Amino acid sequence: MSTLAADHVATPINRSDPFALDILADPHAFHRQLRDAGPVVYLDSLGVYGMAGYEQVHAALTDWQSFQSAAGVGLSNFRFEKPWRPRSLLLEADPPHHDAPRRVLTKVLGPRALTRLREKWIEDADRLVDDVLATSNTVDAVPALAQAFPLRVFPDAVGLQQEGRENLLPYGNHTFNAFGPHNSLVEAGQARVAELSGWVNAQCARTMLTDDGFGAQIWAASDRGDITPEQAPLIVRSLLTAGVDTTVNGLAAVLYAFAAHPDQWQRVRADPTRARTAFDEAVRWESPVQTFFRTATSDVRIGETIIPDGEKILMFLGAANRDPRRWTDPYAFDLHRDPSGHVGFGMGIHQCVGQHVARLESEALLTALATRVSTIEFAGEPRRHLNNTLRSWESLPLRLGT
Ligand code: OVM
Repeated sequence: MSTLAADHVATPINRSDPFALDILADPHAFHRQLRDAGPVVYLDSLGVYGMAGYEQVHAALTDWQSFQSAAGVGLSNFRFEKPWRPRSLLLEADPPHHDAPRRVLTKVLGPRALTRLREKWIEDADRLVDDVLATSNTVDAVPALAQAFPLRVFPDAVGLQQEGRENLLPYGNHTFNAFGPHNSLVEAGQARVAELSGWVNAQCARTMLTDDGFGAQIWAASDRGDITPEQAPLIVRSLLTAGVDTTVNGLAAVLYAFAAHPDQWQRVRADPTRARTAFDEAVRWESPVQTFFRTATSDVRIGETIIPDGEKILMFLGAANRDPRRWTDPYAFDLHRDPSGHVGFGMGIHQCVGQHVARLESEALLTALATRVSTIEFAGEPRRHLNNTLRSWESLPLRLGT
C-alpha cells in the first residue's frame, strides 16, 4: 500500500483484485486497507480507481455530473465496449434520459402505491411463517424465508405469469456478476444467458403482464405519454432484474444479523415496530449490494489525485457503510443506532427506487416472525454464495424457538 503510481503522484496503489473469490468471501480486511489508504486508491489489478470512505463515496454518488452512470455501473466502459444487454434506462442512464423512466417508476413503486399491497403482504408473511413453523423449527432460512417470501409476493405484484419464475434468481445472479470482471463467476453463468434473457425479455411485453400490476402501470404510463412504448419493456426489465435478488439478500442479511446478535432480536420482540429500522441497519451492516462503478466525465480532482476523463471508479458501498469516521462501532449490528444516511441503497438521483418495496417486504416478514418466534439461533454453519456485486448467502441454517 506504500507504493505510489508514477503518473498519479500521491495516489496509493492497491494490487488486490476486489473480485477475487477470497476477498468476496470476506472483504472486511481489504475494505479497511482501502479506507486507510486515502480518499482514492488506484486498483492496479483492474486499472480503475476506487473509493471506500463514506465521505468520498457519498460525495461521488451525489455528483452525477462528475461521476456518470451512463457509461455503465460495472467494470465494462460503455464508451468503448458494447453492453452485454441493452442498457438499463434507469441504472445505466443519467439526466436528461434518466428523468422520465425514473419519475414513472418512483410513482409506481412509491409509498402510496404500496398501501394497496400492505395488508395482503402481511397476511402472506403470516401464512409463510406459519407453514414453515408447522414443518420444522430448524430451517434453511435462505430458501425457506429469504427467497420464498419475495418470490411469493413480488412476481405477483409485477403481474408476471407463473411459468418460468424460477428464472428470476439465476437471471439476477448473473446480471449482478456481470458488473464485475469476466471471472469464473461470470464464466459459470454464460451457458444460460441466452435462455434466461430470452425469458425475462419476453415477460416485459404488455400482453404477458396482468392488467393490475406494476408492469401494467408502467405500460399505462406509456399510454399517457410519460414514457415511450419503446421504453416501457425496458423499465419492466429493471423490476425483474433489480427487484428479486436484492430483496432476497436483504432479507437474508437481516435474518443473519439477528442470529448473530440474539439480543437485538429481543428488542424487536419487545417492540415489533423496530422491524423497519432493523432492515435499514442490516442493509448498512451487510450492504447486500456491495459495489457499483461510476465513470469520470472530465478530469476530476479528489484530494491529490486527478482521475482522468473516462476512467472508472469503483464505489465500495459496503466499506463506506462501515467507515469508523462516519459510524460509531460500525462493525456492530445495533438497533439503537440511526442507520439513515447509509449508502446501501446508493445515494442521490440513482438511489434505489424500490427501497419502499424492499422495506415493506422486510417489515411484513420480520413482524410475522416477531409475533411467533422467541429466539433465532444458528442451527449449523452458514455458507456464503459468492457474487461479484451481491453479499449473499447460499445457506443459513436457523433454529426458530417458539
Ligand atoms: C436495472 C438494474 C439492474 C441491476 C441493479 C439495479 C440496483 C438496476 O436493470 O435497472 O439496481
